[in-house]
Amino acid sequence: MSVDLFADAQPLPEGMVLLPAYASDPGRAAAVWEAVQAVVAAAPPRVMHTPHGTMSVRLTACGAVGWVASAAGYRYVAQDPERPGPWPALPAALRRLAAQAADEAGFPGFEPDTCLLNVYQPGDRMGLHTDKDEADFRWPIVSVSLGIPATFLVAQGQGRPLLRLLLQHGDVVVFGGAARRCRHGVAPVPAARHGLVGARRINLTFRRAR
Ligand code: MD6
Ligand code: FE
Repeated sequence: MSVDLFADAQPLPEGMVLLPAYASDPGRAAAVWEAVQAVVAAAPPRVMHTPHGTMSVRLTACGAVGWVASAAGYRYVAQDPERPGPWPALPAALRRLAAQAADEAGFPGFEPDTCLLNVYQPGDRMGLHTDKDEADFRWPIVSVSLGIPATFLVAQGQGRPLLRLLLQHGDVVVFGGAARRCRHGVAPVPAARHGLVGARRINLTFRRAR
């Protein structure tokens, strides 16, 4: 009897490209993890309150601007309202990773000006949303997942079932083209521990905000 390895394969929306274990490639992994730890130490992730309620994940950012939420709404700002001075600079290893992944997915010339970091503890989730605070939707968003595996949810259109994609440590998703406007979210993160990252999932999203 043969096993159909592709029985569960689901077509991805146009413009969504999965690069499995791209960030945990031996040529990148150490520099990426070092850079993530430096950003988190310089600008500790914190809970944000949106007009719709309090987010369960903790957030921070690096780059020329960072995304912040408040009861008044969302926006990209050059100054972190919770710390003196600018956001930490976007580390070169992260900038390179995002640009190379975008290029590989068919979006050459991507120069992110911000990276948002979402830090999940077991049970934390991200509700379905569309990212629409960026100036030009022709640029993709490049997403890097580290730590505990989690289920990424994508709504491909009205009335169609959600696509569910397990994102594991090092997986990179490029979200461009038509997919850029798809609603997406993250199911509650399971209780687990990752050897390097610990009992956390850290997601990085690189964007061209301005
Ligand atoms: C997360 N990701 O994986 C949340 N947004 O924690 C996102 O919201 C996201 O992965 C835009 C493009 C890719 C993403
Ligand atoms: Fe998003």
